[in-house]
Amino acid sequence: MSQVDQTELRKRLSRVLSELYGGEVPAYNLLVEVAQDVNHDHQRQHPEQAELFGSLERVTAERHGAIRVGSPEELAQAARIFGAVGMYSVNFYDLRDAKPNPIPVVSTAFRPTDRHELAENPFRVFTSMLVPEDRRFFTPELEGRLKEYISQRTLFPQELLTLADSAVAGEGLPEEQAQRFLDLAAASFALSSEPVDREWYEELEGISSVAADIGGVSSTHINHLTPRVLDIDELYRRMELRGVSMIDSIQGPPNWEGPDVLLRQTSFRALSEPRLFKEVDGSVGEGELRVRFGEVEARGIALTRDGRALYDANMAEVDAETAQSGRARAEVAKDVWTQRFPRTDIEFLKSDLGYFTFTLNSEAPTAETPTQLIDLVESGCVRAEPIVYEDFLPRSAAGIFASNLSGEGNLRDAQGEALRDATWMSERIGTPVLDSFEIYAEERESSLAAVCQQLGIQSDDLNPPWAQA
Ligand code: OOG
Ligand code: NI
Repeated sequence: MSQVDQTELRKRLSRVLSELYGGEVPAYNLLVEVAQDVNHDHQRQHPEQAELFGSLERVTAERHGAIRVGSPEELAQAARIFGAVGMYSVNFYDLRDAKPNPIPVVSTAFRPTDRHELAENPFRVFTSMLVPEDRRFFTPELEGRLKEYISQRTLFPQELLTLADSAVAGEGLPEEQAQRFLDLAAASFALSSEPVDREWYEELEGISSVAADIGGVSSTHINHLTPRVLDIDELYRRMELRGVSMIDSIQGPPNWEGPDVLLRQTSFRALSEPRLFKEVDGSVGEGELRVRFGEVEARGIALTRDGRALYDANMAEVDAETAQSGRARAEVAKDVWTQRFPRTDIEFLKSDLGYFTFTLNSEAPTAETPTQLIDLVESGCVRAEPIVYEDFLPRSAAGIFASNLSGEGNLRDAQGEALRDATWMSERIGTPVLDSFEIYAEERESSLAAVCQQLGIQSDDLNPPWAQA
């Protein structure tokens, strides 16, 4: 019988979840349709740069999902399921001190880390875990009841976890088992038809609607599934023309003349969905919950630590200036970007603000071939291509959470944030939580090493900008 490898399993999982979510949230299908139209038009209008950040085929298939779980045990199980399809935990995001709406979760994203795997299918899932121990949100008494509730439920059936482990051990699954794995995975990420205990749900909602969405129901679900678009401003316009009202703004960097950096995202709030509720008197009846939404994103170059620090400083400056001047945020942002960021890719490379990969354009070096990396790139001997940002931004994530919450929630007047970081998380889930700066730097190094080998020189001799003190 034929074997389905992990890459193919990931492609199928992404497709199955897209079908599931489209069936559940019809506005998602419209979003995907508009995104694909925008992408085709963009490619037709800018053929020379449309594939700068990935092939149209990759971008068309590209999705990120979001799920939320309640405990380290549940997170560890999610890690096994995603590990089966070649998705690994990258980055630790703490959303508990997000402003203006703190969210009682810490998060990571599961994604492929290898360039070729990303090109095959870049499916990623932003995965958040509730922190019931955090005293700013929960009393010790409520922590106890939350943990009790969460420990009683089963998000992922044992059979699914066993199949996931076999997929890792065997680098894939036989066809029939692969199908079973996908069916069970889709079922665990579907919206449950189990009645929601109204009193319990509302108690948690009083603290945070994310806490209710995680700890108030007996299962997890795909909270949103996000297509990628090449021109997000155009998509925003077209969605509004189609009568879908989007949130006020596009999160992240502004629309400006320089290179696309990191990640821009926007979303619309999905309609209420009918759900069953169990009332205090034991009766079960219909009600509605509005927890899911549609998000879309555009991606640009991955920034180095220096680039990221500049990005964060820019964002802070935009905040301050917007508050002070009363001007529209998008305009302020455009001005700040224009003043603070260089306008071209080569300047990003020279000042080591972004990550690039390198390839040799001409095979045989001659006596005239320059010996410094920047000269090699400027003379056209070596081609530098921006590495696309494959991760998330905590501030945009918090903004996406907040813009779709039903209430603001209530922070307690209490101290005691439970300490959480990447090390803590990786100990709990039993696999490393990788650092995306290291992943991008490694990719840059290995591409440069290949160029050096072809040129017959040492990479240090090339004097790359990041090696300069
Ligand atoms: C996750 C929100 C974060 C993003 O794109 O930044 C996210 C959630 O709503 O559970 O998906
Ligand atoms: Ni998202």
